[in-house]
Amino acid sequence: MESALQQLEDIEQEALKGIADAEDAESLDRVRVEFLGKKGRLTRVLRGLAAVPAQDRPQIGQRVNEAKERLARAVDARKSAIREREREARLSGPQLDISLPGFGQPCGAIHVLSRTMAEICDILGGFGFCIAEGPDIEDEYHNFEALNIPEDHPARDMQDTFFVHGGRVLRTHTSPVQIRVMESLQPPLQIIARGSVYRHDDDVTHSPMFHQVEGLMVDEGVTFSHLKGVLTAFLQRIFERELPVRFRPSYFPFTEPSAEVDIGCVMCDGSGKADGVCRICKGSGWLEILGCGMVDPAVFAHVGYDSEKYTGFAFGLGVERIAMLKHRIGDIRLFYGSDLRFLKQF
Ligand code: FA5
Repeated sequence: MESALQQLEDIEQEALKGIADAEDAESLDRVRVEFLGKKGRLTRVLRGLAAVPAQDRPQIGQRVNEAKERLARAVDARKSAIREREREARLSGPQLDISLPGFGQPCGAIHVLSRTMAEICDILGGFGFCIAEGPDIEDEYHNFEALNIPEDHPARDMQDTFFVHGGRVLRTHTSPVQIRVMESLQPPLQIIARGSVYRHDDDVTHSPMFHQVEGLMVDEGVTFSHLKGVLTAFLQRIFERELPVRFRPSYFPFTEPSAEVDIGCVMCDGSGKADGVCRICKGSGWLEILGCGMVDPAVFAHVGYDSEKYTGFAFGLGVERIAMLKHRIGDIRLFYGSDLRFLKQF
């Protein structure tokens, strides 16, 4: 009995020393397995109880269990101490230098077309025009018929249309939004419609998809003078100078009378000359910038407005054309090419 207890005492002392000497988690675990594991030395003493006289077994068993508990507590305490020491070492080791400059993210910018569109809408918004919306895929009624362009009308050839199945088209202009607005609202009204339009057209100044802004004002007593005043003020604001503006008689099926508006050439200041003949206005001194007119009574008839009581004006402009003139851009395709050398200039 005495020798068994002594043996236990020796094992416990040896284990406590191993635990105290363990420098890291791995060596501590090796000590734990050696003494407390399933095949560890204390467990072996328990298994060997069969050879101990029966009256001594309870006392030795109890001592083994007490020793196991003390050793388990010592292992836990040593484990915490090792962790704490490692944490201290980490904290007092080389510091992270948070003053080092980071990796910069290149900064994007708003596309020149979006910016031009926003500027146009801001100016017209300042004149009291509210924004209206219409679909890009339009029915032929709204894109043509209600705008006084019947099926056999030669005006349908003026715009090379992309047809979609089921009597629908990719809208060729923003004018169908005029019809949609007048179908749902009564005068007085003053709206602009902006967005993409589509035509079978492709060269340095024409694109199959481009952007328009449409304006419409309807009320009692609206005259061509109002139209002239609004557009002249608009053009001078968007080009940021006192440009000469002229209204040239033209034809649109949905306006009567109709006009095209020209501005003095932004390149040669209306002289027609810039290193020889100005290549932007081709020597004329003028640049065509938008179409406009007084709403045709036939259009009012389609939406049920009384054309004896109401009059209105409408206009439609190309956003790309304005951006090209404002920033002297020679090829419309640059807008859609994603060439950073071009885009970075804005
Ligand atoms: C129209 O589209 C008429 N709906 C405008 C209008 C509205 C007139 C209301 C009267 C009353 P036009 O086809 O001319 O008109 O086009 C208007 C502008 O769009 C042109 O002045 C031009 O700047 C631009 N444009 C026309 N086709 C293209 C194209 N393929 N690519 C880029 N811009 C274009």
